[in-house]
Amino acid sequence: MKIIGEALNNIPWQEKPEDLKGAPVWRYSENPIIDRNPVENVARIFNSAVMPYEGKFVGVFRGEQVNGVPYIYLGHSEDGIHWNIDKEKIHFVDESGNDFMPKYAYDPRLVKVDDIYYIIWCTDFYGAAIGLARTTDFKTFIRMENPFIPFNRNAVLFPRKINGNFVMLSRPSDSGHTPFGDIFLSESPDMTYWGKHRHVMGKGKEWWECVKIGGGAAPIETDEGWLMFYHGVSGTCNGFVYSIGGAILDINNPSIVKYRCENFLLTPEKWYEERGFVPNVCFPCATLHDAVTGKIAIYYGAADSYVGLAFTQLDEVVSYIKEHSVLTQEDTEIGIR
Ligand code: BMA
Repeated sequence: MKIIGEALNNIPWQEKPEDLKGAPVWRYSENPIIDRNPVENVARIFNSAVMPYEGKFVGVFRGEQVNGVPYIYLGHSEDGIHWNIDKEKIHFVDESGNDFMPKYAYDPRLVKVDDIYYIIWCTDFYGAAIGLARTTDFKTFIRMENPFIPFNRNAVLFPRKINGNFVMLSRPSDSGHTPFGDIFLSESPDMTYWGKHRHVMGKGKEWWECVKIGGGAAPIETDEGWLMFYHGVSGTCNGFVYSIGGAILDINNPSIVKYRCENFLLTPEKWYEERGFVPNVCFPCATLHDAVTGKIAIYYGAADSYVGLAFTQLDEVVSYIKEHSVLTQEDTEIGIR
C-alpha cells in the first residue's frame, strides 16, 4: 500500500509498544504534547491542526482565551512535538486588507491545495457555521466567503481538487450541542460557490459512533482511496464520548465509502483524554504522513484541554479498517436523493 504524496523524513515517530500488538493506533508516550496554560491569556489548547512547512512544522491551534472565547493561534515547531505558540491570535483581513476578525473561531483545520494554505474553522455567522481563510506565508491571513449557511461544523478540505473541483467535508448541525449529524461533501470550482452536495456517511450502528460523526483530519490520498480519520460520538448518562474512527473513500468519487471500520481506532482511556474541561474526548484534526515509509502521526484534541499525538502505519491501519469493515447502503451509494 502507498501514500500518494510527499516524503516527510522528519515526521515525529515512535514505534508501537510491545503490549499493544492488536491496536491499530498507539499514543505518543509523552502525551499530552501541549499542556494547560501554554501561553499568556490562553487557558487551554486542543483540537488543532499542523502541517510541514519549510522543513519544519506550522500549526493552527484552538486556544481558549481566559475569557472563555475560543480563537485560532499560530504555532511553529522544529520537530512537530514541541510547539511555540504565538501570544497574539491570528489576525484576519478581508480581500482589501481591512480587519475581518470573527467573533470566535474554533476547531481549525489546515490544508494545502495547489500551494495555498487554507484554514477552515467553526465561526459565528449568525450561528455556528464554517469560516475560511487562506495564506501563502503564514503572515497575512485573508478571510474568504463563508462557504455554507448555518448551522454547520467540522469542515475539512481535501488536499487536492477532485475532477477539477475543490471538495469539502462538513457536518450540518444545530445551534447547540447537536444530538445528530452525518458527514456530507460539497464541491466548488473556485472556493466561493459551493454545490453538488452529497451524503458521505451517517452515524454508525456501533455504539461508539451512534449519536453523530464529523470530519477530522484532511483525508490522506492512498492507492486504496482516501484514508479518513473522523470522530464518532456516543451518549452516556454523563454526556458524550468522542472516539477516533477510520474509513476509506473512493478516490474519484469520495461520497462513496469503500471501507468503514466498525471498531474505533482510539477511544478515551488516558488521564488527559478522560479528565479535563470536557471529559472523554479524542478529537482528531490533522495528520502528518510520510509517503516513503507510510508513517502517520495523528494530532487530536484531548478532553477539550490538551493536544495529543498518536501514531499508525499505513499498511497496518488500512488492513485493520478493511478487516473490520461494515458498510450500509447509505455508505456505498453516491449520496444524492
Ligand atoms: C464539539 C465541538 C468540539 C469539542 C467537542 C467536545 O461539539 O465543540 O470543539 O471538542 O464538542 O466538547
